[in-house]
Amino acid sequence: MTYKPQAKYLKDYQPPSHQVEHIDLTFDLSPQKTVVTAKYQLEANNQSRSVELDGVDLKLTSLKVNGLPHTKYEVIDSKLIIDNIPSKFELEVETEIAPELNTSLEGLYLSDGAYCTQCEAEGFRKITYFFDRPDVLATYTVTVIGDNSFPYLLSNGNKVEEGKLENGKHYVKWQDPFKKPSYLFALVAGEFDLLEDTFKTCSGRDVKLQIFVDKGNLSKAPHAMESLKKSMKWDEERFNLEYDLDIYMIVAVDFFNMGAMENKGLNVFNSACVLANQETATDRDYHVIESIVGHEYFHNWTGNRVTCRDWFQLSLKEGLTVFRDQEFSSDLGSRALNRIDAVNAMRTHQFAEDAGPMAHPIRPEKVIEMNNFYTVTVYNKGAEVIRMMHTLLGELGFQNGMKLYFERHDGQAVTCDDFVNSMADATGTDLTQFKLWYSQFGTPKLKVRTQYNKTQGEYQIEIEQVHAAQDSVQVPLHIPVAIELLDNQGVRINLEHPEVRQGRVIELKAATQTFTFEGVSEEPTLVLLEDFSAPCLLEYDYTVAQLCHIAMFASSDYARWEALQQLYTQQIREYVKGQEVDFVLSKELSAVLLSLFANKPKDLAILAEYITIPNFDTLSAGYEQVPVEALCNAIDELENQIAHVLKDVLTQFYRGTQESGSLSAGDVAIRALKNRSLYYLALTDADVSTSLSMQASSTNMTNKLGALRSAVNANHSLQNELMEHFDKQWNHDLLVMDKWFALQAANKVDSCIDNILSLYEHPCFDKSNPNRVRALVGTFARSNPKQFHREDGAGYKLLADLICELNQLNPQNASRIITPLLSFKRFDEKRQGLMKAQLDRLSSIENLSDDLFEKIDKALN
Ligand code: 7MF
Ligand code: ZN
Repeated sequence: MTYKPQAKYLKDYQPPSHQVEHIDLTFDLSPQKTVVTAKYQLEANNQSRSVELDGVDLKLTSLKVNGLPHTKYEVIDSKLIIDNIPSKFELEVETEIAPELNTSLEGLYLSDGAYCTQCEAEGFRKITYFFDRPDVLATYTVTVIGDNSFPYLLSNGNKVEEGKLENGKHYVKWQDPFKKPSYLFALVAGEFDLLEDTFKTCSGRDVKLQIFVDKGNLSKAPHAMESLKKSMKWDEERFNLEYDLDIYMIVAVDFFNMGAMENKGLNVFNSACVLANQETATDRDYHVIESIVGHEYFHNWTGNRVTCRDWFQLSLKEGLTVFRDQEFSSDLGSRALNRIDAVNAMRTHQFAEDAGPMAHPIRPEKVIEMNNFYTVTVYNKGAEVIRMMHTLLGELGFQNGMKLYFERHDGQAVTCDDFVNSMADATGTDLTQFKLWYSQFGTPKLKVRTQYNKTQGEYQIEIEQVHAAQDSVQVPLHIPVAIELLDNQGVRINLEHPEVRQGRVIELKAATQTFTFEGVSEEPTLVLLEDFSAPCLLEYDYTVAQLCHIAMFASSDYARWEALQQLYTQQIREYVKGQEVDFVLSKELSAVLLSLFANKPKDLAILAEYITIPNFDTLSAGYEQVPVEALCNAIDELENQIAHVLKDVLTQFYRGTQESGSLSAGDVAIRALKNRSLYYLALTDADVSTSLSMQASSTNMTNKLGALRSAVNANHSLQNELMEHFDKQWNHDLLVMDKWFALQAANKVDSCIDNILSLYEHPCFDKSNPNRVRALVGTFARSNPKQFHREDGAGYKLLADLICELNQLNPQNASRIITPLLSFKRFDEKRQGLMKAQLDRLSSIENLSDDLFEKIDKALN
């Protein structure tokens, strides 16, 4: 690599040189030549007679200072430097851009003929010259001029003017009264179908709600609308936060790099995160759409009204908003299921990130390409850090902290420290040590030892926190550990102890700490890290009997699930250790599973989770070097054993339980457990052909896909027939076909890679669409360890080949799918060599993007 992009450091933060109160933008839209005029007053914060503005790939056609042409300027790389300027002046810059040629899907681009924008994090600089940094807040007036064939010309805020122009054009003028950073700017122009509704806020104002979708998709918009209204109501009730504009717009587009974007008053969504009806969307899709609509809506206060000082503070808005969307989902649905979801995401993706070369604190200190830091660490671990504060302060304390945060910082661009200070000051809590969670990376490990003294009735818990030896100084963190003690009957023992908060939480502050409980008349069973109260790994020598006891008697569904996960993990580890020995599911675990089925929990979806074993990535965390084949075999073997043990009860449940196809929680749960059952039954010698065929012809996508997934994952002889039929039935709907691509990619059979290569030619596949790429190649690399890690290296090559193609086309997308290649150090020598060879090859391609450079460089050096 000859050219080395430069990293930016948090410690080098400098406040902006100028202030901008207001910016006036005009867009004259055209695919090859869109003319952007930006007019704004700059006021210097210092004595400087020059200014530096951000701009990338712009053609500068005119520059005026106080209305007069100005020639004292230079364009150097991504900066426009203007000299000889007064301390306060009006700048007018005219630039030209070509949305049609923009395949990066950042800045202003075309999605199937419609104009749209994506500016977070640093995309506004691809639109015009400006201070493209989140601490420059301005009000915006935007005039959009477009052809009459684009009936909707949208931007942030309120529509203030519109009219006809010559040459078959028209214009609309928008005004956003709230100050915002450039990353929240949005523009959309196109022809759409529109779903409208209104929401009456708690103070009695009517807010107009609009969802814009591609022509013909109107019937898929109502679920997003319901989700939006629920979000608005929930934020008023739980957080006392009311919406502030008179209009809220959502636009769904097919070409989008991520899930969605919270632009003020004008959210842009990946169509996959909006569109749903029962024939095309699964129950899971319905759930995800609701939570993403919520997430973007909640940003209006946590992100937009109070924003980030700089991008190192990303978790300020993202960790907090993920916490809020998790709470929203939990208040509206099942708290336990949502917690299981969040914990699975942490263990599957975040722990892996923390153990790989891209490990970083939730507040990174060094960044080359900001787009690389929209990570599970910043988002999900960030949300866990917020959740720990919630655990420590309680709901009331936390809400008092939120109130103070908004009182102090509404309209400002602030830091993570500002947030924690509000929490500390509002509750009189010392959170100094807690703040270390923002700067320390790696997954802490809690080593636990217990001791019971029968004569004195004393139970001792000793916890040591161990931090991976990494570059930064590793110091003890402030960790809330929720616990529960169960007696031999399975009854919860009341915890009376001066250091126990809310009856269940002990606080670790030292490297090693001991907690002694008195008056304990028999040796209790210890439930540790209840509800995943801190994002840690746990090391405690549980016996099978203890875990079974917890799985049967713990007071929360979460703790029972967790105990089962640990039981499965133990079994897998034993199997990996002694593969030659015949593997049988322990009698105790079999008995627990049967008993859980006999006394089904109220929520059958929980039961489906109880019988789902940890995935490959989660299990990998337990190994210094991942034993690929042994782990894949052990997973298969454990599933076979569970299927064998539960065969009769699953058959009975599958045959004897009906649902009406509704979206009620009850029906959703039945579908979840029936699908799990069908998969396990397909693994046994039971004849499931009729069930598979019947379910595959269902008009409900959850059922249909459940049948296909069972057939494919269990390698059932019906799979090809069912998959072909699905293709014929659905190849007119690309979002549905993504599910089909993902199933093909996760297929463990040896023909998988050849199959993927031939699917590149499928009429529905398109390398320039991130949804297609993620469905097919992303799924393969993330969720098909057996084929991805093939010993002939074909899996690594498949991924690297595609990344080569995407490097120029869409750097963000290329950078997002490379992740599984980076952790080569976790594998055996042979695989390491093969993975590294692909990374070496990638590192030498011409015009390597900053995005890929940063990741490959970190992995190799
Ligand atoms: C729920 O955070 C959770 C996370 C940035 C883009 C959406 O609102 C966002 C945007 C990325 C990764 C995940 C999410 C988002 C982005 C997301 C969406 C819904 N500010 Br990149
Ligand atoms: Zn977000």
